[in-house]
Parts: sequence; structure tokens; C-alpha cells
Amino acid sequence: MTTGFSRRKMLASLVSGASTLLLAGCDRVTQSESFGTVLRNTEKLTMAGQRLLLDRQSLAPEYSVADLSPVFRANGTQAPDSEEYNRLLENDFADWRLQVDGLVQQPLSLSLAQLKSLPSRTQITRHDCVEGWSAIGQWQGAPLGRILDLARLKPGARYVVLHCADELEVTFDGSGRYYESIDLLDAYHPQTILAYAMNGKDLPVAHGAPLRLRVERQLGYKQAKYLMRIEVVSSFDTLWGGRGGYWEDRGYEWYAGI
Ligand SMILES: Nc1nc2c(c(=O)[nH]1)N[C@H]1C(S)=C(S)[C@@H](COP(=O)(O)O)O[C@H]1N2
Ligand SMILES: [Mo]
Repeated sequence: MTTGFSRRKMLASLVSGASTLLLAGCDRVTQSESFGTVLRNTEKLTMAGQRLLLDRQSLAPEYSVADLSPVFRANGTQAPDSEEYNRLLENDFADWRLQVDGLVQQPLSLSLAQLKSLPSRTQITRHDCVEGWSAIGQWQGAPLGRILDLARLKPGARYVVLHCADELEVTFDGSGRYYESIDLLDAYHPQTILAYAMNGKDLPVAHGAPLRLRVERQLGYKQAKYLMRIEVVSSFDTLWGGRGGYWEDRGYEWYAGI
């Protein structure tokens, strides 16, 4: 990656931020404990912080073609019923565009053909839904980090919000729009892709056509389908229920790590 937002730099700044915090937190105990003990404890805590971050960088297991599930269940919305979506579908998504905006220097409007012309990654991974089922599928798509690099993040960028075409249960502000958000560490994770193909074919409607997120270190509900817009934000407090996702607004964890 070529921009100032490379993963290594981001990790370094997060780690040094964590150490500063921990050191500041230790100021109070210097009176009652020997300086050496405090330093040793700080070191342990910093190491734990680094391990945590390194763990978030690790790859999800990948499988082989022989492991593909014969049936991959579809869940949640299986066909958005909006007029706009159906119009796009009728035309094989030739008029569909992915908007990339928010805290970026270069907002983008990408066609499916443009997304397909970017370098792609193909991965066979296991999808785990909180409802208690799993399936192994193959996904091909453009790395999200690459698209963010094209859009060039502005200072203050912290999260990527994924806006979807479908609505489920309407509750907040009269909206039941599906959406999700991830932080930049996950956005730049090498297995985080915007997938347009599943098991070697165009993404079926039931699985999120024309484009869905795959963020492989997290649970099923983070894998937003029917992507329309990617918005880079500093905070998701003001979006719908303020918790960063459709299911998060209804009580699920924002960080759904597996
Ligand atoms: N836009 C949108 N994305 C979504 C959902 C949804 O209802 N709408 N359901 C989520 C849940 S709970 C799961 S388990 C997966 C299901 O993906 P699949 O239909 O490809 O199995 O999509 C996730 N992404
Ligand atoms: Mo799910």
C-alpha cells in the first residue's frame, strides 16, 4: 500500500497510542510501587495490547474446493423488494454504481466492470451465522483497502460504513435499512474484499448481488449484502440507532470477532 494509511503505519500508531495510554494510567501507582515493577507491568500490558492487535491482523482459515458446502444457505434478505433495486437487477446491474464518499479526497462512483477490472482476491472461507449454522464458500472480489487507497482517506477517517439496498424490520426513524460498519484495521485486512463472485459465478441475488462485503474474521451479520454505498466516517454515532449496524442497533455486538 502506498498511502499514509498503510496498515503497518496504522498498527504502529495504534500500538504507540496504547502504550502512551498505559503509561499515563501507571502514573498514579508510581508512589506505591517500585518504578521497576511499574515498568515491568507496563511492558506486559503493552505486549498484551500488541498481541491483541496482531491477532486482529491474522488470517482466517482458508479451505480447498473440496471443502465447499454443497448448499450455502441464504439468510436475512434474499431479494430486496425496492423498485430501485429491481430496476438495476433487470438490467443486469449495468446501471448500478458503488458510491464511495465521506472522509475521502476523491469520491468514487464505480461500475461493476470497473470493480472487476481491479486486482482481485479469491478465498474459500467459512461463514458463521449467530443463528447457529456455518457454510464454506468461495468468494472473489476487490480488496476494500485498494478501493480506499483509490479514494484517498482524509484525516479523521476511522470507520467504513456499508450501506445496503434492502430494508428489514422498520424501527429507527421509520427506517429498517440494512447497514454495517468496520474499522480501518478490518477494512485493510488482506481478506476483506468486496465480493462480486461466489463459487466461481456472479454473486446470486440471494447472496447479495451485485456486491457484498466479506470480512472474514467476523460473524455472518457483518457480511453486508446488496452494497450501494461506502461511506468513510470518523464516528457512526449519528447513523440510525448509533451502534454501527442494523443488528448492532438491535442489540448485537459491534465487534463480532470469531
Ligand atoms: N444487506 C443485508 N446483508 C446481510 C443480511 C441482510 O439481511 N441484509 N443478513 C446478514 C446475515 S445475519 C447473514 S448470516 C449473512 C447471510 O449471507 P448469505 O445470505 O449469503 O448466507 O448476510 C448478512 N448480511
Ligand atoms: Mo446471520
